[in-house]
Amino acid sequence: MSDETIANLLNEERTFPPSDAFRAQANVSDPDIYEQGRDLEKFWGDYAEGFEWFRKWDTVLEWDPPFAKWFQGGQLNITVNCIDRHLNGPRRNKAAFIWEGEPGDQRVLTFADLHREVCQAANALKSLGVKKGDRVTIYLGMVPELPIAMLACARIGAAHSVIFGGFSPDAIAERVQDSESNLVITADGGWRKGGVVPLKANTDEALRSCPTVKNVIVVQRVGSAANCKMKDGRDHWWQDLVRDQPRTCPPEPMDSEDLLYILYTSGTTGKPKGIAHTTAGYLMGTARTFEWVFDAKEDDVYWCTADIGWVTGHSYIVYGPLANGATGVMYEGAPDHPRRDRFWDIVEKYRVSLFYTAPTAIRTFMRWGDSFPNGRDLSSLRLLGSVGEPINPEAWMWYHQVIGKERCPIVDTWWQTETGAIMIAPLPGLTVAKPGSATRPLPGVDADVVDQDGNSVPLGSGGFLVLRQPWPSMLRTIYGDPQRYRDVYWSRFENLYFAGDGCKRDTDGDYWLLGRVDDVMLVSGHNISTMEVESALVDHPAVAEAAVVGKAHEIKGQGVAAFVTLRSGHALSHDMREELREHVARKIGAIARPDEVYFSAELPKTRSGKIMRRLLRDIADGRALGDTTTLADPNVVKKLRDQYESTEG
Ligand code: 6R9
Repeated sequence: MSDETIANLLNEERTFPPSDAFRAQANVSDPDIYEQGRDLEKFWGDYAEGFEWFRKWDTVLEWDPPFAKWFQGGQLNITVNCIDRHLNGPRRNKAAFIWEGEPGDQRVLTFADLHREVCQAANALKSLGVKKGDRVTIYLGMVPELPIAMLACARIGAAHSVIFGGFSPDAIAERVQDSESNLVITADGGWRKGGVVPLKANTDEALRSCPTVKNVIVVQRVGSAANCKMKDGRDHWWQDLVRDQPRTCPPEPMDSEDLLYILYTSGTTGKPKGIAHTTAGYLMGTARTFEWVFDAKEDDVYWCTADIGWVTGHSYIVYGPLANGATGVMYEGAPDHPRRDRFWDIVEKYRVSLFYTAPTAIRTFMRWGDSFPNGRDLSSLRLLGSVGEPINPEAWMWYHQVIGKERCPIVDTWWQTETGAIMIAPLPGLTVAKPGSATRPLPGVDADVVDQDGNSVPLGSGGFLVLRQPWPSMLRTIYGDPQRYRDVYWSRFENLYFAGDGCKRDTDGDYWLLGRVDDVMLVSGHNISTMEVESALVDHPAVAEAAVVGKAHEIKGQGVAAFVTLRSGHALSHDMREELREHVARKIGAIARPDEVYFSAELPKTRSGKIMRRLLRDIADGRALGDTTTLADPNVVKKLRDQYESTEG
């Protein structure tokens, strides 16, 4: 990356130290913790002592790069640590989940309720022949049966493979086949924006090409609205199967390194990667980061708005919070159903104190306007989190002012499906936050930024983000394909984990994530991160969201194409286009001035809310569109392409 580019990226000078009041009560306030994190074995061995084990480990870490074994020789069950452990004290009747359905129905599950329901579901799985070592696919919406099903699998030693409820039959089939699941748990349907997602019908279609599946368990969620057909001998209603099962189920003793789950994440090419997580290390990683990064206390009400179909939901709706005995809110539906203040309504109603969401959601709320959050009482909030994409400074400031009322620390958390737990983030009682920076690697995380040849770059420069040491919650392999695991993550640089993200470090040593490394443009020989131009665009008051891609350009090699959505109340016009081009030139420099600006009502996003720049590149270069199966709304791309073709010539 050119020095000029880096200099531009470093011009964010606002800093936000923790308030004295927050610092005084924080879970972590001694900076020595970073030093302690250097001795990995002591750091994690001491922490693991606080959990329940059937048998203690012999070694904390065995590292045979790129294969790590944590807590080898130990035996435990993750559900004992997430549930049973809390039953002999005041947490017994504390809410584990406060669930709200999209239509407005509610359920509260205490830890004692959760224990009973998980045990009954585990016994139901056993009654259908599921045993330790099997894989179970779960394809559900955000209903309580989703975490219950995951925990029921873990109770008996089966690995779960959760598929996001928005995926298509083809995507389900591919994942069921790869994991060789013999049982699928789904629902008749799920509620979304007042309509029904046909979960069972999608499952039926997928299973035509999945001979390994012998049984399907179907949660009744939408009733007659789904008009769901059951297949004799294969399909069982959850409610009928579970109701009369015994209310206890002995936890299966699992080796530390036994497979806990597989979660598929899309590769840029080829079939999705089945990221494999194991038991003990994953528990330690998610539990500790939850306590530290979110500063979770016994009486907090925590809400992570992610879907459990993504890793954020696995680690920070299910395992991390439960391991800490926390109360978590779970919401089934859309943020604008029935109105655009649904999230703030939920915060007000349950007095949510810790709130964790994604930049794409924050930018959407910005576009909708301040009146929605301002119409609700948000005074219960005390900490805000962000995950999933780089958060541009403008969105950070809006989150800080309009949602946090300048009172709540913001934790911008960088991590991946592969890392299992948060890796780079502020410790909210210690770290001086900067809008747009995920700040520092957490204690025990050995991150670095390196150049093409794997050499560490000096502070103030950019390069590739890598991890130098193993960590407990790291992926162990790609399911069924250890060679691909080596190739994707460990062969770009010798003995370094290659995260695939660009990153710069400022002179204070703070990390600024720049997006995936393929999101970099080469304009007249200058490396310009798409993220940087997007930030400049979103900084303009009329812009709600922007996606920027490089486009083949005769003279410059690559030119800059910007796709922009405007905030409510702003009209698109030729003047606006010129104004935005000049705005970027002013913020970054003439080199980054977009050659083309396209206005669009929406941007193409994956179902987890990440902008798919790859498709925009295809549009900008007039190529055939690549794989669109992970798009949330394929029509968005079609509209963009039509518009592009009609304006280009
Ligand atoms: C947790 C999750 C991983 C990719 C990752 C990076 C991007 C996530 C980020 C962030 C900048 C953050 N990413 N958090 N970029 N700042 N705070 O999202 O996992 O779905 O596997 O995505 O998301 O590019 O490499 P996953």
